[in-house]
Amino acid sequence: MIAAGAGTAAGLAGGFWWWNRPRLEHAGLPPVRDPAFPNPLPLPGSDGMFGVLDVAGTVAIAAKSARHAMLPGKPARMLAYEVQHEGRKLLNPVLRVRAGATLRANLWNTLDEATIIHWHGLKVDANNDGHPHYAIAGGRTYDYQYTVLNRAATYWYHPHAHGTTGKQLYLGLASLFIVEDDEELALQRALDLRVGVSDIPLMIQDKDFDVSGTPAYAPDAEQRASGYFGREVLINLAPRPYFDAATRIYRFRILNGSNARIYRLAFRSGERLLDYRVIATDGGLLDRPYRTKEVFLSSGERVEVLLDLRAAREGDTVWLTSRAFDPMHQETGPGAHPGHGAAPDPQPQAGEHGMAHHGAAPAPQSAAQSGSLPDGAAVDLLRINVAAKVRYDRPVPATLAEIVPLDAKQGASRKFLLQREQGQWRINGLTFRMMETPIVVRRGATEIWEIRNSERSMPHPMHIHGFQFQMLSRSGSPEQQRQLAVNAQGLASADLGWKDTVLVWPGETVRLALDFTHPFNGDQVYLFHCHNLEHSDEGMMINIKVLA
Ligand SMILES: [Cu+2]
Repeated sequence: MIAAGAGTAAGLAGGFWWWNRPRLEHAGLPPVRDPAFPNPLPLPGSDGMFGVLDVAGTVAIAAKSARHAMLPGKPARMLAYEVQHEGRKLLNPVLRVRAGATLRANLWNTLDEATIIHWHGLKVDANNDGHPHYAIAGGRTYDYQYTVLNRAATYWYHPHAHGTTGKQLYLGLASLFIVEDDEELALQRALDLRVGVSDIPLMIQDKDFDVSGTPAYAPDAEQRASGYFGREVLINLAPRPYFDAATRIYRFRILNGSNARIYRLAFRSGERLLDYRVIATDGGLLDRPYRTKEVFLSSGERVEVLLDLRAAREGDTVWLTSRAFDPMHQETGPGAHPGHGAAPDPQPQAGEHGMAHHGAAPAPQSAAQSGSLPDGAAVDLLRINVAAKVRYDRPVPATLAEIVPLDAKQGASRKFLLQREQGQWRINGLTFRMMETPIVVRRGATEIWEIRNSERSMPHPMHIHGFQFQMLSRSGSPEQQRQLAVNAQGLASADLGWKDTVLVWPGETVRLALDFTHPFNGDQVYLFHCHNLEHSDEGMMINIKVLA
């Protein structure tokens, strides 16, 4: 196993399977490219797409139409956030900020429709949150100014105008917002982690394209109900990417930036699933690394993992893959759509079927989506070529951060039911009303939220603005989730630490502890919504007012 191993012993004993595999090539020759994964993974550099911008002060961001080749050789129109900074032009910059810094961001909307930026995961006041109420028309600007109160983590930013969030994000508007603090910098030093080199952001999105290479977003009524699924899965806007790695430990900061698709993330070598370590979730580092072979990651969620390639050999290949799972589209009753479940894992027959590497999928969900990659289908995401042997003898820290459990026992308990009624996804029977605030919370209150997803439903990734929460338990979970539990409360490693988005499966109940303490004066209005963006655009979203 290629586990994030405990030093040399694990490397030798656990690495046994590596030695018995035939060498793919001789050391020193260039790596063999899998023709089905021919595109270099775009890595954050100093400019261009996903360039890293260290923000200390003011940043001017234009939401605009840009030209970029997502499909190789097919430059086409997309939407992007553009920043011009000291002679550099960055598109969808990875913004990197020190905890405690004060940020001024000026958004200029050059689109021909309204937009606004939501800073996903950040503890900011309502004026700075990017609630759709603050969306600005084309030609207008919006000034943000806030202090970064969050701890270090991989947050992100994306549009949030009501009714068009799914479309604008799908057309390209999204990137990461990395917060660093002393704890985080200590980890970077301990493991020699550098963003874009050994600390690799992976924004996973599925898209469809028209013949010109332009992302095509045109959900019909059924796709608005289920979510919009594309047939190509891209990482950092590149389809079928590869990454040349060395024999060392890598950190992957994985964001599910897809509109609706859930991934069951695993690393595999051949058919063998590899151990890796979960070190952080939405709101930053966990108390310690957790060893696992897979995690579920739903729209909006982040997970950070360590992959230990020390026992690998030059020429070896490791795949980041999404394993088949039951997508549980049970809107018409439990067990509906039996054709969806348990698709076979992808066979690593590289190059044999070209585009059809997605072809191991089960039957399409519907006539409307035929030809697409069905929800829950197995799909390879990233080919990792072990291309260089290096010396690397840094141990994985046994502890990462202190997570103080929220004491919510005295707090009020609030129940939420997710279900489809009268042709719409609803939260406690409600759909979005811009000016109504059905949930009212007192600032400083600690509450327990119990979110139950009905049986006749589908998975909903539920996101709250303005606050991070701690998960207390999962119950009624499907087996594919239950088997990942690391504690008696049914929580998986990806449920630990601080979170802002939680996947709730049909029939499942999750309990969260929330602390509504914040330093902002006056009433503040935030959102609680499904991060399946077709669901939220259709109104699966309610306001929360936090009273001063
Ligand atoms: Cu939903």
